[in-house]
Amino acid sequence: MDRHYNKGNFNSRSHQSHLSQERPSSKRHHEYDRGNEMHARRARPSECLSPSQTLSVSRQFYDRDFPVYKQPVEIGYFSLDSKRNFWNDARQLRYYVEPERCPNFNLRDGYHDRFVKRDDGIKEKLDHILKWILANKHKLQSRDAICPLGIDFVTWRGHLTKLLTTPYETQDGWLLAVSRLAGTFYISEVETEKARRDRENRTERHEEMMYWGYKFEQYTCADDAQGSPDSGGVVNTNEAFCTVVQTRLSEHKLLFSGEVDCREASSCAPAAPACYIEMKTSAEIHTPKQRSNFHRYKLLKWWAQSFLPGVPKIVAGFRDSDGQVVQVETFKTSQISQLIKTEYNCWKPTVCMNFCSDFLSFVKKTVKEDDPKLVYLFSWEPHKDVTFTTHRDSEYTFLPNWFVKEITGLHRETNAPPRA
Ligand code: 0WD
Ligand code: CA
Repeated sequence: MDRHYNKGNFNSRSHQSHLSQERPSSKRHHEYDRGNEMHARRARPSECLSPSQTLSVSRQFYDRDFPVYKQPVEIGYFSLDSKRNFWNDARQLRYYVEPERCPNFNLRDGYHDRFVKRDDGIKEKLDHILKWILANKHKLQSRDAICPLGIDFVTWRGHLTKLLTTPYETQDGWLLAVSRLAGTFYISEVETEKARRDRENRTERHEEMMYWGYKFEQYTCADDAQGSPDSGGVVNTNEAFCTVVQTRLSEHKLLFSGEVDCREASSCAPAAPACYIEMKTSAEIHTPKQRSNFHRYKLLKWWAQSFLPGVPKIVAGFRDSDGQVVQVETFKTSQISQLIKTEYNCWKPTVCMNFCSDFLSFVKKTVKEDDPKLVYLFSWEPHKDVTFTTHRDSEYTFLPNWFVKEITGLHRETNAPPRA
C-alpha cells in the first residue's frame, strides 16, 4: 500500500475520496488530517484487501451537501396473503382510521389466541420482488443493450434503511450479498451470526413485544376505505402490502420495495406513495433522557425507513410497559430532521444519504463480473470499514434460475440485431 496515495486521497472535502482509486492531486496533499490517517491505517491489508477495496463508515467523510434524491415514484405494488402467497395486486392494502389521542388500546390482547406468526427462519431473499419484476417487465424494459431493465440496483427498502443508518450504528453489523445480472445489481441481505443468535434466543417478553406493533396496526387499520378496524380478528404477520418504487440517488437508479402499513382512507388523498402511512409503537417518554434517546435512535430509524419510499406520515402509539397505548402522536417524515436539531451531536440525514450513495458507488466499482452465480458478500461490523469476499456457486447464491432464465432471455432480445 502506498501511504502517499492514502494521505493525499483521504480527505473529508473531496467527494468519493475515501473509496476512489484516483491518484491524489498535490493540491489536496495538505488537506490530510488525523482522522483520515486512522482510516488509512485501518484499511491496511490485514484481510488481504488493499485500501481501495474497503469503504470507511466514518461520519466525517459523508458530512457534505445532500445528494440528489429524486422524489420516489410508485411503479407498482404487490400483496402477500395469509399463507405468504404473492399476488400482483393491492388486496392487502388497508385504510387508516384515526384513533383517539389517548385510546387505551390493549396491545397484549390476542397474543396467545389470535396470532399467526410468520416463520422468520424462512429466508425469502428477493424472491417476491423478482416475481413482481417478471410480472411487470413491460413497465421496465429499456432499450439499453447492457442493462435491459434500465435499473442499477434492486433491493428491499429495509436493506437500504440499514445502509442509511450505518454511520450511526454501534450494535449490529450487516452482510449484504450482491450479484450482477444483465447490468443490474441485486442486493439481498444475509443474516449475521449475531442476528441469528439474537433471533433464536429471544425472551418470551421480547416475542410478545414484537406482536404489539402488529396489534397496534389492527386497532387503526380497516380492510376497506369505509370500514372500521376489527380488533377481535386474528393478527397474521404473513400478510403484507408492499409498494414498489423507483427513484435515483446521485447517479444510481434504484428500484426497491417496502411494506406499507396503510393509506389515508379519503379518496381526496394524494397519489401513492404520498397517501401512505407508517404505523409505529414505542415506549412512553417520561424523562429528558428518554426523549433524547428517542430522538437519537428511534427517530433515525423511523426517518430513514419512511423517507426512502416517500411515505410522509408516521403515526406513533406510545405505550406503557404493560402494552397499553396511552398516547398517539403523528410525525411528518419531512419535519423529523428539524425536530432532532436540538439534540447535541445528533444524526444528520445528509450523512446517511451520502454514505448510502458512496456504498452503491463502491458496489459498482467492485462487482465487475456479470454472473448470477457469483456473489460479492459485503460485510460490516460496528467501528470497522466495509469489506467484501467473493463466492461462486455457494450457499450465498440468491438469484433463482426461474428469474435468471427470463432476464437472460430479455437480455438476448435487447441485444439481438434488428430483423431484416
Ligand atoms: O427474510 C428476510 N430477511 C427479509 C424479509 C428481509 C427484508 C424484508 N423481508 C420481508 C418482510 O417480512 C416484509 O414482508 O419483506 C417485507 C418488508 O420489507 P421492508 O419493508 O423492506 O422491511 P422493513 O422496512 O425492515 O420493515 C417494514 C415492515 C415492518 O414494520 P416496522 O414498523 O416494524 O418497521 O415489514 C414488517 C414489519 O411490519 N417486517 C416483518 N414482518 C415479519 N417478519 C419482518 C419480519 N422478519 N421484517 C419486517
Ligand atoms: Ca410499521
